[in-house]
Amino acid sequence: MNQHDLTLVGAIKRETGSQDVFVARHLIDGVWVDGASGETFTRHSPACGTQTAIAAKGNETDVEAAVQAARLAFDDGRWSQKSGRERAQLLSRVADLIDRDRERIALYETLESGKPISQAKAEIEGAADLWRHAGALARMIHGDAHNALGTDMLAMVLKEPVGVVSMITPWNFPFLIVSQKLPYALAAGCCAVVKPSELTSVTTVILGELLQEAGLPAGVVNIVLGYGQPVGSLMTTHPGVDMVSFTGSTATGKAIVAASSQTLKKVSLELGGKNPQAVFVDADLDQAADAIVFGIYFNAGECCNSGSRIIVHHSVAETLTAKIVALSKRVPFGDPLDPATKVGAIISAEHQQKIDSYVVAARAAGATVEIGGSAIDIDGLEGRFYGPTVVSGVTPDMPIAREEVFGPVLSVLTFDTLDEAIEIANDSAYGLSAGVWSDNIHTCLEFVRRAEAGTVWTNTWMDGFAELPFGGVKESGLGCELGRFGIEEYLETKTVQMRIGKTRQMWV
Ligand code: TXE
Repeated sequence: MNQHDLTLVGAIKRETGSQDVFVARHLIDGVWVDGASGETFTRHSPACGTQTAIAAKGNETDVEAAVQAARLAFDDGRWSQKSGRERAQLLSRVADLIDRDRERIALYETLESGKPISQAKAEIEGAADLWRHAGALARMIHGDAHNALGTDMLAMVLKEPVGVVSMITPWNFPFLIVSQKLPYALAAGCCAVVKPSELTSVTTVILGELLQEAGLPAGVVNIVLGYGQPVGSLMTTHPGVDMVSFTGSTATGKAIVAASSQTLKKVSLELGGKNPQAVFVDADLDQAADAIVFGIYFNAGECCNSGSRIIVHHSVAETLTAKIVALSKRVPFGDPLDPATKVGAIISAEHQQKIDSYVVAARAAGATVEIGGSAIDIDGLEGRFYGPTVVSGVTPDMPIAREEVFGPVLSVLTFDTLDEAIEIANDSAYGLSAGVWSDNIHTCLEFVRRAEAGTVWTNTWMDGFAELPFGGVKESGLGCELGRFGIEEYLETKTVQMRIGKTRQMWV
């Protein structure tokens, strides 16, 4: 064991007492249980290879039990019939507990995902904010009243919880993404079955512990650990489930739509992106370069909002690329447990290979690798790291410009006219986010209005607020999360028409 391993094991021991690794079980009907099969799977830190968790491996029996528990909890009203005020109080208690346990949650988030510890702490803080925001929304649920339909008619539109929601989450922001879904569903009065990614089970399990401590009734939230097959898949077909909320790859999102169509479930999808930023000649190039570097290296590029494509006016392309390359050299890549680190490890060996294959193909197709373009070694760590990479001379037809690389790899394309910039930006199957850099408000607004994206940033990148909805168009998803629309996803609409008085006959 090297020094890093010892530090890591020491950190885990401090957190878990005598255990070296986190033992994660399913949460079904308020009880922590081993899987029905008794099988388990393990997770090793992507930064140094040390084992961090052992988890119950879910199967059909576990999913069945979890869905039945959620179904019963929903149908008997133990949560759905609580007032908005009571729901809000519980969500706020959960937020306080997340704040209390921030260090511990962040440590496991870092150990399993490879993201920097300082970033993990900020994400856990942001997640607590989402629980509070959802709590506030729980008290705002209301419908509509119609008083102008005639003197003998009064009508109401009620908003009611959708029911049982399957939530399937990915590995890139495990705690933050479950916090973009679960508190909003709970605020609406729904019950849930949650499956975290098989690569990052632990912090969702910790969340389950906090929900229990906060006093959430048994069965309202159930957690099943395991893989897409069979656990995730069964969660999308089970007749006891009313809705699926998924964040992950577009390919899996499409499979979920197909699978859930047999029982016509409501589906909410937050999928991939190939997010462009157009940089015009009048942009502040220093500011743009700084934000572009943040946008591409944040979370090692393993981010749906990664700013992986820049489209820059040809006259400033060379200058901007030089600024980005210079900044890339200064970004602290390395040990995720070092508080100074800004970019950590790559999630898995297969993923590292996928990232590299895009760079290799771009180089072969004539693009220029300005910096990086290969795996890097970090002193004392056996894990997987990929160097900050900038590829120029990219053309819109190359896979590196069209597909989600999901790594610290920036593609630089060029344009001559505003129309061309917008055409290149929109020439994508994805439509998650986009950005424009210009000092001219008219240029910015024209780009904003013509960009095919769920979010458009002007002269900034990847700001985010609980108050603002987040979702994609085209193959980036269906529906949206956060903001006041975040809770709407988990509400159904019921129309009530009330005949007043007995003065008129209905038909004959
Ligand atoms: O995603 P998957 P993977 C993109 C990114 C990445 C690629 C593959 O480009 O390189 O997806 O990542 C569960 N039914 N994003 O393979 O498979 C799975 O267990 C139901 C973008 O990790 O989509 C996990 O819990 N569930 C993204 C979750 O789906 C299934 C974040 C996500 O895994 C399933 C992550 C099935 N048939 C990857 N198959 C973003 N939008 O931020 C798998 N799962």
